[in-house]
Amino acid sequence: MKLIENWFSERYSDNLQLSFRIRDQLLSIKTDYQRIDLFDTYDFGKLLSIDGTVQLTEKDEYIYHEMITMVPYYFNKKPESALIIGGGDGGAAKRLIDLNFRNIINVEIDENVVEVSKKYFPELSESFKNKNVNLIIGDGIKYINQTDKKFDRILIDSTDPVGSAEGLFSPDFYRDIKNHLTDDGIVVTQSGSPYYQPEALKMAVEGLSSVFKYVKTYIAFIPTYPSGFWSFTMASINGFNAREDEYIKGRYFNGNILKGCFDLPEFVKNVV
Ligand code: AG3
Repeated sequence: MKLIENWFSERYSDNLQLSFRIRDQLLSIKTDYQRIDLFDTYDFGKLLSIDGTVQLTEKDEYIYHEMITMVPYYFNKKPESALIIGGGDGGAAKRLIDLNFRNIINVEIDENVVEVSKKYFPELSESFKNKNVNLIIGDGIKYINQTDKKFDRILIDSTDPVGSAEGLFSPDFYRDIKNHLTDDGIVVTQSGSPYYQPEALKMAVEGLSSVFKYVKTYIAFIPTYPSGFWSFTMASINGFNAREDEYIKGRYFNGNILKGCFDLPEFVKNVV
């Protein structure tokens, strides 16, 4: 299907949307789980949308992927194993490879996301060819129930908590996650826009707090997500001890970002 109108918009509320002017729509498919669209935008390069919400763009994906991997990386014992739930584009796995993780399992429910990424984001999906990455197409909730493996880091790289991803924000799921973390392991989830989706952030924080003693929210500027102001929430059983490592600089991440990203505006503190 070609768009007549040469804009793609993500709707944030009944009264507000962000529009990207596009050169072309490259793909639109309806899978068993969701609708996937791929656009070639003027400002952000290729843009992947799921059910009308921006998942990643060529130009700013590095911010999300650095922040979901590098922030939890620098706490507690140096991590080596990770489970990624979602993340079918390969962007999170790619950053974990760069951080020398040796054992990465990536469970993505929709193989179409992987296929689309192979075609349109090869620099991200190439991570699935790495010998340390094991890609499983399946339901993350079922996987965590069945596996007897434990992980140093668990990353929940999901869509927003509406429809099929809602279970990935539930206390039951967080309880299963806890059973599959190593002693000082850390789970991290994307937790929505504090401004436009305070209920997503609340679900993550309250759900994680019902299971874990230590829960911390941090923020990042992601221009293509609602309001450009995004949150992640991480949790652990035994706390967060910053390591004295030298911080690798990303294109967004650095040592000061690691310290400052936990400083929350008052309106966000009132949500968490
Ligand atoms: N997954 C989280 C995207 C959430 C965006 N929400 C929105 N636009 N309303 C990103 C997948 C990248 N691996």
